[in-house]
Amino acid sequence: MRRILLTGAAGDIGTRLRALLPPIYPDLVLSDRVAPADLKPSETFIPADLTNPSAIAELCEGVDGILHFGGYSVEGPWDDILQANIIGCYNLFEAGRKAGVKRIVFASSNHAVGFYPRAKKIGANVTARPDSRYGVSKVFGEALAALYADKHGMRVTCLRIGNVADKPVDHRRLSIWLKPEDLVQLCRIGLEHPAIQFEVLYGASRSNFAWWDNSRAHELGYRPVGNADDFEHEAMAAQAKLAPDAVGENFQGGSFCSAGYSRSS
Ligand code: 15L
Repeated sequence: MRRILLTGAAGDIGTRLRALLPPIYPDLVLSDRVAPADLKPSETFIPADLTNPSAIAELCEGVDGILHFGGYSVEGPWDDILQANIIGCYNLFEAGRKAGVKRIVFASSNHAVGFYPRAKKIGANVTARPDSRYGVSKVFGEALAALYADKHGMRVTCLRIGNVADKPVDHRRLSIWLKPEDLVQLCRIGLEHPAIQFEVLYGASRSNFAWWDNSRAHELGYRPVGNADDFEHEAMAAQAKLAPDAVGENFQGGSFCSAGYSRSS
């Protein structure tokens, strides 16, 4: 992999990847709608809006692999999700295909399966149970990824990312925390591993609280260095200060499940 495109470079995860990727992929092209305020002279940035097919087509020219972290990253109004995560994701895959991009790593999310109970351990092959419009858009992205892999031979990895942060910040995040360096490992597997055709992997570091079976990632060489258990006391102390959430506490997606919940039985 020579030239790598990172979309969503100005976002929270994008900002972390901007710091970690250059030693591994020196020919890194960053993109987002607006440039990060702290862009360095050594960084290559091309502004592009995912909803603009011709801008995305130009962006993909000469690119070998894409880390697609662009789009709306939380629950939001339907039209924003539709534009950025559905139409935008389609534009990205289609532009990538036309430009001959070999590999895409798609930032999916735990919210594609957020309505699984916390009591259930799930693998990557479960039926989608999205917990929000945002989660539905991630299910769409995973389906699109499968189509472009199966029909067009692109090599695509969907990462159902938990929560990327310096440390797990509450009880739920103890189960799904992803250390940024571990995310980099997963991106490298997606961009480089010879066995990849289409994969769905979970983006989580080590944890005794884990509710995902991520054995496929381990088979592909994933060796997380982050361990959520190291932060158990801190995270539980932070949890004790949060308001109770009777619905969210049952489900993996937490507050994404309880927001707008109107089911009575
Ligand atoms: C996500 O998918 C979001 O992008 C992030 O902001 C967090 O909300 C995370 O999930 C989470 O579930 O903690």
